[in-house]
Amino acid sequence: MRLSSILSLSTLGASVLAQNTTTGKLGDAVVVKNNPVGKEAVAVLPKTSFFAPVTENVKGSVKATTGANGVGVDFEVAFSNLPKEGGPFIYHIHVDPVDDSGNCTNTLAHLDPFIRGEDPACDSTNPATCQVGDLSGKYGKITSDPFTAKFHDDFTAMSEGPGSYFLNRSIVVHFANKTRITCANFFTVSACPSNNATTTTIGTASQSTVIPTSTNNLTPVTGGVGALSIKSLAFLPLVAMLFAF
Ligand SMILES: *[C@@H]1O[C@H](CO)[C@@H](O)[C@H](O)[C@H]1NC(C)=O
Ligand SMILES: *[C@@H]1O[C@H](CO)[C@@H](O)[C@H](O)[C@H]1NC(C)=O
Ligand SMILES: *[C@@H]1O[C@H](CO)[C@@H](O)[C@H](O)[C@H]1NC(C)=O
Ligand SMILES: *[C@@H]1O[C@H](CO)[C@@H](O)[C@H](O)[C@H]1NC(C)=O
Ligand SMILES: *[C@@H]1O[C@H](CO)[C@@H](O)[C@H](O)[C@H]1NC(C)=O
Ligand SMILES: [Cu+2]
Repeated sequence: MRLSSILSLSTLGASVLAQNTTTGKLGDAVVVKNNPVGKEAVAVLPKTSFFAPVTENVKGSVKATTGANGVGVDFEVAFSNLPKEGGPFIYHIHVDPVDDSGNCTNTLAHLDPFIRGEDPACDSTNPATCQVGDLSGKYGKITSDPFTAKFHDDFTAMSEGPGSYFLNRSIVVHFANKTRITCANFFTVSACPSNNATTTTIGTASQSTVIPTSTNNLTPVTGGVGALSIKSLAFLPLVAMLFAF
């Protein structure tokens, strides 16, 4: 038995029984069961590519909604305008958010709270043994243009506290060779309690955007409290694109 296994056994007890070499130092990823019901967040790729030779950036978004009964997260991803070469493209949740300079290198590595590491590659038939942030490893690479996918992930957290919380982090899209093409931060889309506020401001000071919160029905924004600005109207087509998968 390897020393690391012995150490794990003594510190983690019975939970270690399912471990093998593809599992993190802290064990398999744990199913998150207490995500706030109705919570939504989205990361929208920026206009400008981080990888300078890509002149017209990849377009797209990753939308996250709390899974049924608060278990895990339902993801909806959409990407288009991908580079003609260098695929299949991969994407992950990275540990740190994108800074104001848009530098994707500074998002650091994949979200990996169980300390698994990138190698060996994720076994998609056993997602608990993969890095939590390795979305394309677990649910498929970007193999078409446009590309859309919907999937459920049990291991991502939508409320602060656990390391698997990702709404303060980022999404990064890479070439197959791992070179980073573009990246974006997640922003919470507040659920609309009653027909109260109709807009939510998302983004940092440098790139804030106002979007309607009643995302399933874009018409009732007229019932707002005067918060609907020209800016939010201009953003409607993008919102429609985001949520009309
Ligand atoms: C690792 O464990 C999983 C089940 O927990 C199993 O499906 C997989 O084959 C194991 N891999 C190795 C290399 O033993
Ligand atoms: C990765 O692939 C892209 C697209 O083929 C290429 O432009 C880039 O130079 C490659 N990066 C490395 C480090 O090989
Ligand atoms: C991004 O940040 C890294 C590390 O901080 C630095 O080496 C690199 O030059 C930066 N890239 C750009 C395009 O600014
Ligand atoms: C994100 O939130 C998690 C959980 O609350 C925390 O452990 C982590 O340090 C935060 N990371 C960043 C980059 O803010
Ligand atoms: C709007 O929401 C705030 C707090 O979320 C609440 O205090 C207020 O009563 C609500 N207004 C209406 C008209 O529902
Ligand atoms: Cu990545």
